[in-house]
Amino acid sequence: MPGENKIKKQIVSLALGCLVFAAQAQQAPDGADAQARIVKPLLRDTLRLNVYADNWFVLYINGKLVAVDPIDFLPHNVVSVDILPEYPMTIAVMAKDNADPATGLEYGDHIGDGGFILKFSDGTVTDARWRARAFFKGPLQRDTRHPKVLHEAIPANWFAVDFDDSTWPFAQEFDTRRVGPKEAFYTADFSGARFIWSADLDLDNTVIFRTRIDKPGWRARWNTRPDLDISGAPLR
Ligand SMILES: [Ca+2]
Ligand SMILES: [Ca+2]
Repeated sequence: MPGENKIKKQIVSLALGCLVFAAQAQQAPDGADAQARIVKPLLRDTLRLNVYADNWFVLYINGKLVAVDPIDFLPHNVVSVDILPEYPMTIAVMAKDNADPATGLEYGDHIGDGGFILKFSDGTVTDARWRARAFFKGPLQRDTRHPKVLHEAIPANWFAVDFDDSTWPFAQEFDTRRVGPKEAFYTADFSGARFIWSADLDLDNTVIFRTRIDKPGWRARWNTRPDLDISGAPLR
């Protein structure tokens, strides 16, 4: 009977539908291996990081080297990278102005200025809550005719999570007009972030910034951990 065939077809179709549904239900969620219950981090777990430095920077997160400005001098560029966040997140940055180590000057007899700004897509931004300490100053007293400089030893573990920066001063915020960022700055999202440096935007030429971002109650969606150890790289 035609009607009976139609009902049989519907039953078969329904049964197939149930099988597909059951199979889908047994499939692991995104990035997970159903058997081992391994949940791997995915691209959607990452944050976008935008950085602009006048003139150069190197950035560590939780003791690991994450980004190096590939252009040490000019043109001024924005570095955008994806990072996988883990909180609490200790961010440590070394920034350098374009300054001759022997005189603190650029282009022979000029005093150049620095400036550093970053924004993470989780809302983390540079501001006066960061610590900032200068390790290379000059020319002292702005004396460009007889330039003298001050270099202090940079602690070997300045980027480590457990480095004690509690006695460092807080960063100074500088108006964007004062820093005068070039075209590249305006191509990326830095909304809410402030340009920072140590006290003297002109004479402080090598500055280290540090901060710690806490997210109480945060738990990673993934449960895999790296087997490799890149902390301290590239020095070990
Ligand atoms: Ca300078
Ligand atoms: Ca500069």
